[in-house]
Amino acid sequence: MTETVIPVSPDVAKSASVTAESYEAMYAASVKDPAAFWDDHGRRIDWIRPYSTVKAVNYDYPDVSIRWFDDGTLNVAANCIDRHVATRGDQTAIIFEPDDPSEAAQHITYSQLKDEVSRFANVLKGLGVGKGDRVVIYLPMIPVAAYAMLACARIGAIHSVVFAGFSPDALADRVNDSEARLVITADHAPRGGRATALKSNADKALRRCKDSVKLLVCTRTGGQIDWVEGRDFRYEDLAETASADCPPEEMDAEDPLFILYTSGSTGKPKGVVHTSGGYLVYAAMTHEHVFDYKDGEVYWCTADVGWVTGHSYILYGPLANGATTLMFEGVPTFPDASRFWQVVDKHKVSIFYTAPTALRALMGKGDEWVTKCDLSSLRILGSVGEPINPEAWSWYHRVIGKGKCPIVDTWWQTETGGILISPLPGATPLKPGSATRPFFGVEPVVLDDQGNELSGAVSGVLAIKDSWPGQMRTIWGDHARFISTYFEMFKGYYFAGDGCRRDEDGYYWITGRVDDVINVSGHRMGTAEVESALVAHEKVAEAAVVGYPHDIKGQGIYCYVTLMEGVEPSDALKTELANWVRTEIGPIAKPDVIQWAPGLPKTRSGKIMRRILRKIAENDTGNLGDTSTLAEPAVVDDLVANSVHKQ
Ligand code: 6R9
Repeated sequence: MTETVIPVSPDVAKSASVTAESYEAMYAASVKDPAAFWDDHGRRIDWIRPYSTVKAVNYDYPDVSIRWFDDGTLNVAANCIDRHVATRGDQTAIIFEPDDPSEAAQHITYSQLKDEVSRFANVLKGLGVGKGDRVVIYLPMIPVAAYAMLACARIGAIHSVVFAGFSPDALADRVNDSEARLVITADHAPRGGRATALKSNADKALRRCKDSVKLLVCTRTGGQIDWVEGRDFRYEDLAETASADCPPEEMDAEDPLFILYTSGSTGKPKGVVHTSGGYLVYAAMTHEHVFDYKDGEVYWCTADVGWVTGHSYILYGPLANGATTLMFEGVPTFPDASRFWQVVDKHKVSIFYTAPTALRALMGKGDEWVTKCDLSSLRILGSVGEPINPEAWSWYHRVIGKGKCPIVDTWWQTETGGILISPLPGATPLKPGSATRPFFGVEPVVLDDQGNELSGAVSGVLAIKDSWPGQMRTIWGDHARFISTYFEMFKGYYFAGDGCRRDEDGYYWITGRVDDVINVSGHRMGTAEVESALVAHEKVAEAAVVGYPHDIKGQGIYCYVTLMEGVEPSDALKTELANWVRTEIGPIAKPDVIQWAPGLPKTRSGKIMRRILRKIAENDTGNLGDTSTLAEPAVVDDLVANSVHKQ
């Protein structure tokens, strides 16, 4: 089979920040002497006290420690706002496009952003929030979410954004784990023509939290909400008297900027900690080069600020570069499947960054939703969150990009802070489905199961040799788990949890997770989280959850459920359990398939053999592999006979 290779467009290369030649030279320099390379590039941001050391990294298990620009001091918000005000105060920093297209869009300039963020910062101070305190942000995709995050950064508080689609329980867990003293929410969150009752969710969550936790409520819809006197504060009331002047706090490079919870292979979400200096340098540097961002362009990343993509590539990276970044409150299919493309035309978007799951959903609606739009402003397209299948890639390239926009398929993780493997538009020939080559300073390796580095064209486990400035530093409150999760299995490397193939051109093809994490519509979910939600239901005795291929979502959630003695299985009970999980975790975790399992395949030591359950869910039962270690091989026959594929 001949592989498709799309050469670099000469037009793009002409003005690109990095070309094929400069990529090779810069990459070689970046891995030969990382400290010298980042010493130069660290200066792209403003430091209050310049750093004298660049890289202080120890990857030796178990003493792993990662520090960058250690003795430098800075303020992240000042870098994202204040330093641009003199030169581009009247330039739009944030374009806000509301859920309802008939509501006016907003353009917030850098000067206005400075006032809004400073006022918000003073409100936080007034509520007793200070340097190092944790603040949980549970907001819709509105400019206030950006103000709140940047206000925390301005005063040195550590934000932890919780996706507005998460349930009260998920919110409570994150407030408690981070020991936050304040939660910021809004009355309601409009999305796709409906509204989530955010304040009411926060009320439910706070019943499970310490009494001292305060709630700051921003107005989005003005809809009806309950009020707890003494605990709840209305943002607009406090902002009225707050000053729009708030000097930025001087922070150490290694002071935490934020915590962001993400799913791991065990039940409890991990509070991934990112610090200030290295994270900002890396987010800004990748944003500039991966998207070839040019001054004055409108850049749109469709992610939610509740995910790391929203942190690094809606907010911190673009704003550190003085860009115009678009925040979209809605969904791709409301009011119809043309919405994304109408927003592109309306705001003349040059760079568009989205997830394969959205592309697949839109592709299924037909090309007419796209072709009625102009889209000639588009220059660069991006993809993130999961492997992009060649069909979706080609559609994106041909129908959206009219064959002239390079697609940057960016591989990275919450843990990595920024993009690690991706084409650069002016430098890298593209292969549909491949994230291609590493960014500066990133040394990917392919390992076998024993941790040996493999060379040439091979498949194996993806790991990264050495550190880069945007890397996470620890898991909040559990440094031992940080070390055991990422550095124990393959000593001397950062273990990413993904499998990959490297081809003869040194291109990386990510094949998906090698652990018990599944990727549903680009959202990471630990199968263990869904399992513990299921067994928390009184009628469920045991549950095992795996992913299976799903046309739109990439992976769907397939649950094998063993009921308590005497409980009758029924379709009504399946619906009840699916809704139960939805309420426990959030809509994104709602099971796609529930199969009753009189027994689960276990080893004699009692470990569930997920490999077999995965095969059944994938309808690949001709090839179940070795079942000789099963305690009761007969349970497998029952599961195969009753799988969703046999119905
Ligand atoms: C940024 C983000 C990380 C996991 C990662 C991998 C998958 C992300 C990908 C991709 C193939 C890409 N992933 N980008 N797989 N190609 N371009 O998504 O962070 O939510 O932490 O998920 O997503 O499996 O390990 P996060």
